[in-house]
Amino acid sequence: MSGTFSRLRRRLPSPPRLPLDSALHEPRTAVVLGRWLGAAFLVCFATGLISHGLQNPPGWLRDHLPSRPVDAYRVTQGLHVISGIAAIPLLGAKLWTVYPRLFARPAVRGVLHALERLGIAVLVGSALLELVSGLLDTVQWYPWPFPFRQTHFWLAWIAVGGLLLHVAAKAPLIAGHWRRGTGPAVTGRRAFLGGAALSAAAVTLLTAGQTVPWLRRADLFGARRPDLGPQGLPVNRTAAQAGTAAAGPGWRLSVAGPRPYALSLPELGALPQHTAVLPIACVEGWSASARWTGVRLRDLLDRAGAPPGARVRVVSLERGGPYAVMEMPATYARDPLTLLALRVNGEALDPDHGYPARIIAPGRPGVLQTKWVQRIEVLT
Ligand SMILES: Nc1nc2c(c(=O)[nH]1)N[C@H]1C(S)=C(S)[C@@H](COP(=O)(O)O)O[C@H]1N2
Ligand SMILES: [Mo]
Repeated sequence: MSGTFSRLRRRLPSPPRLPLDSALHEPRTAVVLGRWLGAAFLVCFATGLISHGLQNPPGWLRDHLPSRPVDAYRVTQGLHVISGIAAIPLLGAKLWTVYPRLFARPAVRGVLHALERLGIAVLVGSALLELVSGLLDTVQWYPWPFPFRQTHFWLAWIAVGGLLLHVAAKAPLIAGHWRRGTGPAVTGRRAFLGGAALSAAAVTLLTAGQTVPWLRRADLFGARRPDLGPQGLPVNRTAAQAGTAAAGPGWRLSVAGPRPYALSLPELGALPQHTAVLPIACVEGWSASARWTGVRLRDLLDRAGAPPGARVRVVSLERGGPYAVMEMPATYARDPLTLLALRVNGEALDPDHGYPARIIAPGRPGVLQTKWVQRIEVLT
């Protein structure tokens, strides 16, 4: 029987050598790519923690978040999305370099080896999911049944844990191939690493313009052009998408506090107006600066008799969306740049930018820049 098989096998053409069958599946290439990928992951992880902390601060941190520099979140979240996107071609190159080892036989050579492979499976799986779900988030596509932010947050910890284990397990190999010229010379390595670096640079260059002003014209693949939209500013969710009914002439801002009151739009416009140049920095990676004009939030709070350290809750006309209710620590509420904005770039707010009034505060994620404000509550 087995003789028949081997005769049959000899008659079949031998499988073609895959072009993937390359001398580049070797440690030095893997180590160089691992260094770049590790750097991208660490930047992405650290900036992701910042974003999560700003959106969802634990109680001990809440009152210590800084409102300055005004561009802080714009920079950290820009870096988050840039490093995540750059990591995609690097991870592709890294996986290609090591993939023969993933299918090496025997699959398991002992308990330690089994643990190491399990670690790699967790690392590869979580890193891929993290990068893909993050990329889809930048285009606001959520094809999964789980909530994006929490999943993205926990997966990040799993990926970083897997990364640390992986680096520990490979430490001798990494140390042995850290320096240039270690290991045998491999033709094509420079070209391959150069190609991987070039791909990372290209995807960065073609998307970073959604947040970096001087790259704006190169923003071919970014989800947003930061200068396109009503009043020269992108819209994340329009009034129609948010299901917000247009505010009519009967609209009143109500302020709840020790001395509650309500003001119409003309009454708000008659209060001292202030102008601030502040960015909207969306968690999805785009950001854009604009000139906002309106009433200082702290003036509204003083008028309501709010104590200086009071936190504030802002409620939108929008019903039920995740951003319809927002809380603001006193540091932001008391910052002279924090406005209940009535105008942007010299015009009354477009309905999609939050007419009749929206919050704009320095240093905060876009999701907290509440549009269509109806009610401000002093929390004591
Ligand atoms: N009430 C309400 N406010 C909101 C939102 C929303 O969906 N509902 N989206 C937020 C998000 S995610 C961002 S990035 C900014 C965008 O503001 P813009 O649409 O005026 O550019 O508004 C924020 N304010
Ligand atoms: Mo956003």
